[in-house]
Amino acid sequence: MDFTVVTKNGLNHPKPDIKFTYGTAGFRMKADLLDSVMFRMGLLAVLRSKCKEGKSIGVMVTASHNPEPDNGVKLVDPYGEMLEQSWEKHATKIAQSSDTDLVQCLQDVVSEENINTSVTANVVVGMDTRLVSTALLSSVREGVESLGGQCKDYGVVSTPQLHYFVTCINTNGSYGEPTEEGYFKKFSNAFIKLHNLIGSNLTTRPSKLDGANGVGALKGRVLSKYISEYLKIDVFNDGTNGILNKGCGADFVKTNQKAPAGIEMEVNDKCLAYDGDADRVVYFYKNSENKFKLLDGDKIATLIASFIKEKLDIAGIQLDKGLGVVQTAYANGSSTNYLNDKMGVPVTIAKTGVKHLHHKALSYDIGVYFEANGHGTVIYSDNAKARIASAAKTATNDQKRAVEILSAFIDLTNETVGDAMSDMLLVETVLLERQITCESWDREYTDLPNKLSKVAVKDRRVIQPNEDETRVLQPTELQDKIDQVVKLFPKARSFVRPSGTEDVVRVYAEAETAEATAKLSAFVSRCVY
Ligand code: 16G
Ligand code: ZN
Repeated sequence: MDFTVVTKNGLNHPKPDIKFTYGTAGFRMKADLLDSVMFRMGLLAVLRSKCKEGKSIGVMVTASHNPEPDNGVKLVDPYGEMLEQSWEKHATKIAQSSDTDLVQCLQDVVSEENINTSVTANVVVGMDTRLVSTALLSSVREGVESLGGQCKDYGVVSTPQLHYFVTCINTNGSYGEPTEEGYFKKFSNAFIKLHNLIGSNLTTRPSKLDGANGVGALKGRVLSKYISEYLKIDVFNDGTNGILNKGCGADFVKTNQKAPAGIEMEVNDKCLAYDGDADRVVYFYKNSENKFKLLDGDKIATLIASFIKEKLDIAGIQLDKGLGVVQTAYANGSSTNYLNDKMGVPVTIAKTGVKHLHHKALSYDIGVYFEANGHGTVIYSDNAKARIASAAKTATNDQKRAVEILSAFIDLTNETVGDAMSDMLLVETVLLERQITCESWDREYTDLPNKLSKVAVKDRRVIQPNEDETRVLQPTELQDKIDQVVKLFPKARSFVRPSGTEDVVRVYAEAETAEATAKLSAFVSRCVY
C-alpha cells in the first residue's frame, strides 16, 4: 500500500497538542481543533472499507446538539450501525498519533486487522449545517482520496439520512434508493399508505416543528412537501434568524423542560423539536392549564410499543422472541412500570448510547428502543417480518387491516438508526389512528418528578457503574450512601454515571414529589463531590 500521498497531504493537517478519544458520539469538541482528526478519519474509513470487502463506510461530520462552535465526526458501518466497538481503539490511536507516526499507525491497523489492501475502498460522507463543516468535510475527503478510496459526498444531510444511504448502497438498493429523493419517497410513501389504510378522511392537527436552526429544519421542510396533503408541518427555527441549537432543539427542550424560543405555542398545539443533526425528537404541548408538558423518548416508546402490540394482538400474530422495549437508566420509572405492569411489555435496561440499546433490542423480534432524550427507533427481526408477511395471506377480514398497518409501519421505520423524521411520522400515525391530542397521549401515565444534574470532579473515571448503569460498583461506599438515602423517599431512585461526552459525573434522581426529588438529587450530588 502506498502511503506517500498520506505523508505529503498530512503536512496540511498537523495534529494539535490535544488528547483525542473516540467516545459514544465519535470525536466531538471545538471545531478549530478537529482538522487533523477529520483527515485521519478519512484514512481510517478507507481501511475499514477495505476490511469489509469494499463495502461503503459512512463518515458524518456533526456535533449534533452541541453549540454551533463545536463539531465532531463519527463513522458508520456497512449496515448503518455505529462503528464496531473494537475499531474505536484504532480511531483513537490514529487520531492520537503524532504526525510522524501516522503512517506507522495506519500500517499497524492493516496488519492487526489483516486487511487486504488491494480491495477498492468506498466511503460516503455528509455533514450538518455548521459553518465550518464544509472545510472539515473537505479534510475528510482529502483523507479518503490520499489512500486511494472512492468518495461519495452527500453534502448537507441529517445523520440518519447518511446511515440510510450507507445501508441502501450496501444492500444493493433493497432497503431503498441511496438518494435524498429515495429517502423522502420511501418514508413519505409509507406514511401516505398508512394514512389511506387508517382512513383517508381522518386528519390530525398541524404540527409545529422546532428545527433547532439546523439540518432538521431544511429536511423537515422538504419532507413536509411530500406529505402536504396528509399532514401539515409548520417549521420554526429554520436557521434563517437564529443560531444552531441556541435556546431551541430537542436537547434544550428536554434538558430545560421548557418550550424553545421562536415557536408560538397555543394551548394543545402539537409541537415537536429535532436536535441539531435530526436524530432525536421530542414532542411537547401546553395543557389546558397553560402548563408546558414534555412528551419525551419514554412517552414515544410507550406510544409506539402500545400501537404495535395492539395490532399484533388483533392480527393474532405471536412472535417467538416477542415485542420488547429497551430503555436506559434515565427512563422515567413511571414509563418502565407502565410498560411492564399495565401493558405487559417486557423492558430491558441498557447502558447509555444508542449502540448499546440497539444491541439489546436485537434480542426481541420487535425491539422498540428509545433514550429519554428522544433518540431511538424500532427494529424488526427477519422472523417478525416473515410472520407479518405470511399473516397477510391468511388474515380474516378483521385481521387484514391490522396486518397491513403493521407492514406499512415497518416501511415507515428507519431501522438503521434513530431518525427524527421517521420517528415523527410513526408518532403522527398513531395519533392519527387514535384521533388523540398530545394531552390524551400524555395521560397514559404520569411522569415521576425527576432531576438530572452534573457534578464536576477531579477524575470522573473513578466512578465505575455496573453493566446497565443503575448502580455504582466502585467506590462501594458511594452506592451504600445512595441506597440509604433512596430508602427515605417513596418511589425514589437515583444513580450516578460518568458522562461519555463531557468531563462531568451525571446524577439522576426521581421520587414521588418534586421536593423529595430535589433533596435526593442534592444529597447524591454531595456524595459524588
Ligand atoms: C451520545 C449518544 C447519546 C447519549 C449521549 C449521552 C449516540 C449516537 N449518541 O450523544 O445517545 O444519550 O451520548 O451522553 O450514541 P453522556 O454520556 O454525556 O451522558
Ligand atoms: Zn443528534
